[in-house]
Amino acid sequence: MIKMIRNYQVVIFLFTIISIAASAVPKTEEGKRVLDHDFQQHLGEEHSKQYDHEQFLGEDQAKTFDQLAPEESRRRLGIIVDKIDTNKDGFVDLSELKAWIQFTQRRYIEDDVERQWRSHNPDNNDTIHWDVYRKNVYGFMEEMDPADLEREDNGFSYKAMLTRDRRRWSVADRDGDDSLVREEFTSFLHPEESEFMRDLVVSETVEDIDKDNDGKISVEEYIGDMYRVTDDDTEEPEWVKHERETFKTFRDKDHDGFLNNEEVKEWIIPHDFDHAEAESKHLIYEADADSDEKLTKEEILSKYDVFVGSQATDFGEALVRHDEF
Ligand SMILES: [Ca+2]
Ligand SMILES: [Ca+2]
Ligand SMILES: [Ca+2]
Ligand SMILES: [Ca+2]
Repeated sequence: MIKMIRNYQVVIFLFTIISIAASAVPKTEEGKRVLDHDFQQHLGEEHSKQYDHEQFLGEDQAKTFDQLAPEESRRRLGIIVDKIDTNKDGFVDLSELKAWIQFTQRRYIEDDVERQWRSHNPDNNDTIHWDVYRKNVYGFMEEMDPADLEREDNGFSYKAMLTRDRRRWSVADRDGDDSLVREEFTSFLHPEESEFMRDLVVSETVEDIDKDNDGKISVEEYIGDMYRVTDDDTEEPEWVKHERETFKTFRDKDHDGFLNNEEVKEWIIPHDFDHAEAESKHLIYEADADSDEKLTKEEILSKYDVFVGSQATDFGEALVRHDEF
């Protein structure tokens, strides 16, 4: 069975750490990397579906919909469609869908920052100091056996997470007082949203994928980041072969067989790529039964599982997740 490793790595990791340290771990970009940037290449079915739901609903809402019965998912989707159709002409067009996706993504980030800001700063002070954050998130480490701190689980260790957060905190801390105001804290939690955090995002990505620590990404490391061979795989699936070609042809611009930081940057943060627009086009393409490049409510509802999850659509994935634990 194919396993979309990276997705579950994060799930497992967050599961582990959340169970110990409240719900305050900053989200790393694993799991999103491939989804964010390669969904248009139609990787695995489950993969892009989950991604589509998160783009369309925002991560929190996507989880909520996953729990709903199909009829209830469709009903709520109908209400959303009326909201998206801002000019009320009965069609959802590209610009309306794009505006909606931008709205849900912004809302998700704002909600996430609000939640974490409150959790680390219940008195609502102007700033959070690193020591406070570290104690909240990593305080449990003081009680742990040093060997356990360094033990890697799927490539992660608590110690490495702490080191990474420390560095990220310092970069987000624009005025260098080791405390973050809310805006700095937003950059810390969602570095992909801030221009000045992007080189750090690239470095973190390279470090994640670069298993032999030579500072660059080989094709095997690149593939290993999205696909893990298991015993009952007889042959590599088509999308993996396709990814190998993509590595050679597009990602490795100077054709030296490796991705350096610049090449990784162009991969994960392509400068001329508009996510919301690409995702909107993709969703329209998936549901546009009469090919007039806009969607009626009927078209959207008849493809509801493209836009939102439900117990039915996510049942298979839940099983996969379950056996990972
Ligand atoms: Ca409209
Ligand atoms: Ca500061
Ligand atoms: Ca390497
Ligand atoms: Ca290269």
